Amino acid sequence: MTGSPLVSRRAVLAGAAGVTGVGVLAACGSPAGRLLTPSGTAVQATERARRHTGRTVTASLTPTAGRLDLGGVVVDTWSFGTLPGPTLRARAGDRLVVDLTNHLPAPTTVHWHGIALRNDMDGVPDMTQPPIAPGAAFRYDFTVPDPGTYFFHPHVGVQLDRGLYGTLVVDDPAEPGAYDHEWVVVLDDWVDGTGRTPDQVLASLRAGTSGSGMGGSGMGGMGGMGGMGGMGGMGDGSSSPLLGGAGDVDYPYYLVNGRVPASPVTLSGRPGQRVRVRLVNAGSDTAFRVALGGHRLTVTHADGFPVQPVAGDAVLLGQGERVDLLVTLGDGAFPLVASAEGKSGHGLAVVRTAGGSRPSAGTVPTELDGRVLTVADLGPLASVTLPGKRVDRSHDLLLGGSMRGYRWTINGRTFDEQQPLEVREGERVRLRMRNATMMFHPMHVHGHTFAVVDATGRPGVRKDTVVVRPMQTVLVDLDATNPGQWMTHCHNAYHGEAGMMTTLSYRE
Ligand SMILES: [Cu+2]
Repeated sequence: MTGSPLVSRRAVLAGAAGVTGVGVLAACGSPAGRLLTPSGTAVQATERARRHTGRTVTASLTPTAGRLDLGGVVVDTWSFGTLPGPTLRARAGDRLVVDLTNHLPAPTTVHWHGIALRNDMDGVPDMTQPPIAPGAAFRYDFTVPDPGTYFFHPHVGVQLDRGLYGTLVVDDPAEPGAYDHEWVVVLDDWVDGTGRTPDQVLASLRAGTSGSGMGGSGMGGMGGMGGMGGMGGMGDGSSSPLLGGAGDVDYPYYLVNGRVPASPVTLSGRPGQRVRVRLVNAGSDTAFRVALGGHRLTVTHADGFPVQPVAGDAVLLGQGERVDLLVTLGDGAFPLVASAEGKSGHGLAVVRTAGGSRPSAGTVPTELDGRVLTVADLGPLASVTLPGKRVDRSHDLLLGGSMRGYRWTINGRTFDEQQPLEVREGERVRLRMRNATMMFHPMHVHGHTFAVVDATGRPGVRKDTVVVRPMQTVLVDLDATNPGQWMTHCHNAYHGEAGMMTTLSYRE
């Protein structure tokens, strides 16, 4: 068996084919037991056992190629019609029915990031569903079990780095909602339609010719490929003390709610009002450090789940992470700045409670250099703390990279040659993620909200995406209560596409 994956990609594909009625069960005869397939009886039983409100929320999504105005910068791109895409809203326990019609010139899917949903609605092409062909339609139909701030995006290639994303808010009927306003604030790094598509960016990363690319400053990030003695950070010498590496792509624009800083959105309120800000990092290669000039921020939720409230000046979000903040508004017009961590550039929105001049596009609030909250500052509320329990099964994930051919790996393997992380339903599972590169990796597990193991060894803050810094080891624990085949991967869209993905694979 040496060198032979427990489940080949082909076997996983055969499992997925069962979804569509072809009906081949994969990996028979494995001593580890059969795969629990994406629409098998275990998945159906788990969906039936979810608590339902009896309410159904319907929506439609039409991913389309077209022209968008980012605030004076006009781009041809792919989007759900607006940027960001629509905000979908349901209550915990509702059934969500979303009809997607693919008007793109390429196959697509939608992944419901962070939702512990039924596996066959998870939107992973060739694993949980067939890709949706151009002109074809697909109905996503699932229960949303947990309240929180989530988002959705394709899980095909680097389509996330186009304009294909939107927010999914799941309300908690039991929550008091002690705030006057709620703002959904989506951050993004933008390149599409500025002379290169994300696919072209990936091709030049693979070819090692990225330095000749974007905006004249080069992407430079090959220095961050680590594991090979790389120095980390961008080629221009910038880097992040908080994250080590910065990213592989030097973007021409950073957006807040689809706008460039020269033409920002305005978020309005009155002095003294309390606002809940739902922050989403929809970027592909960029972590953002976010601050609101003249204000303190209180983090109340991370990746949808409540935390013990903690106040700071700024907050750091990796790709795929979400944070909910409470802010008490001052009197005036203030810059809400999302600084591209370790890169040069930022996104901007304006928070306005009074007249007066707009903060300039280049404004950099001093709060960005104050107390910056990261995952290390967060602890779970008791209501969502994973109970202490013996770990039934541990998996090591060695995060690696190689300069040659832009190859990013888990345990030395790209996704095509993956060795799935086998689990059984009911187990407490520990993932030990060790980063052997000089680049940070926001690691995301589909269909589960794990607990980040804290310094005392206990299950801490609940998250579905956690940043693993260069040379750092992060342990996460999860209860295997959502059967199926679940992607586990780096949420840097380019790293994932270049191989840094595997599968949390339930077996009988
Ligand atoms: Cu990565």
